[in-house]
Amino acid sequence: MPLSMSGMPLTKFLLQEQRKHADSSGSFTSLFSDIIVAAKLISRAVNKAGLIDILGAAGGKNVQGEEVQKLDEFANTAMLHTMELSSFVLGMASEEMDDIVKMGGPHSRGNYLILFDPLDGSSNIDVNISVGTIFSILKTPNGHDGVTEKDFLRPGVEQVCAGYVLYGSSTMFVYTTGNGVHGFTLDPSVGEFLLSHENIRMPERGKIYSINEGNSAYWYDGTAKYIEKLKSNGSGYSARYVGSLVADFHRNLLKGGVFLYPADKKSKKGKLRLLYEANPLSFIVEQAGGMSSTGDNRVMEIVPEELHQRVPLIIGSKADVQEAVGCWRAAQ
Ligand code: AHM
Ligand code: MG
Repeated sequence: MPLSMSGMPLTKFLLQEQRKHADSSGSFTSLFSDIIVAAKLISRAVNKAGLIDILGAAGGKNVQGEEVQKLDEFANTAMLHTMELSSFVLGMASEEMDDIVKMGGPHSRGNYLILFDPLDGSSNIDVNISVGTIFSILKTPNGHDGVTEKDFLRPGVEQVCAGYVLYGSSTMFVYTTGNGVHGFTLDPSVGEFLLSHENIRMPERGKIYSINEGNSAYWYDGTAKYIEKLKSNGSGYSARYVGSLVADFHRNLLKGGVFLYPADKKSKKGKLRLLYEANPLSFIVEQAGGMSSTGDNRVMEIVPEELHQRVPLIIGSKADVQEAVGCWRAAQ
């Protein structure tokens, strides 16, 4: 085994991980390979996004005469179709769909549920700013005996895997199965995600805060006091806010810092979705040594009540999140 596995293809890395579990049936690795296919399809479409209007100028049809889809619809369909072709998923839930999709017929071999936000930050597509796909994987509690919505309403601590794909200046795939966080960069010339960030550890404290300050009129005191503290003389913090959660999160994961979409007087529950955004990123951040909280509770311990539940989110470097949570609680 080489000391550094840098450059190893993601598929090979997964097989190597699978071998560590003698009882593994390989169904998780196969499911994961299907997610990689969807990621590549979406990445290709995102890279062509600026050309879609040009290619599809004739009445919303492209040169093949097909209807041109909006990119978030395309991403959702790409995830759905790829998972339907996979025999390892028994149900799906998407931020883009009201209800769960049940799957699995007589040939189904897996017992996984997948939850995803197919294209997060999609308001940024039109202006060529990074967007991402976020996913979370659970195991079905009842095996093949009929999946229901209730099976998806499980706390984040039960996730067996979480990850995201960032469509940025390059496309990156970052994931955890509870054994650290690993990042892979798509090499377009060979069409493979190659290991570029092995065992990512988040700095204990950063110098970046990410929050939509346009909402400050609605902030509760705890948020206002925390941000004021960060902006006070000599603190050295910089504000960085892309408005695409995956991009903001990924930057802070590598450089250290804190992202906040807190509860405020307008959106009492925050904006972000527990099952598609907050839980998967919380699993990743904790695995990288960071922290995630609503201000009141650890995000991954919340028992979801509904599929599209929103949740306040304070996520990032441990010392930063602890400080933000301290300000939040002191103001209650
Ligand atoms: P979306 O899932 O509809 O794209 O919304 C989620 C996005 C996140 O990517 C981002 O962090 C947030 O919304 C930005 O919201 P705002 O524009 O209110 O700051
Ligand atoms: Mg989203």
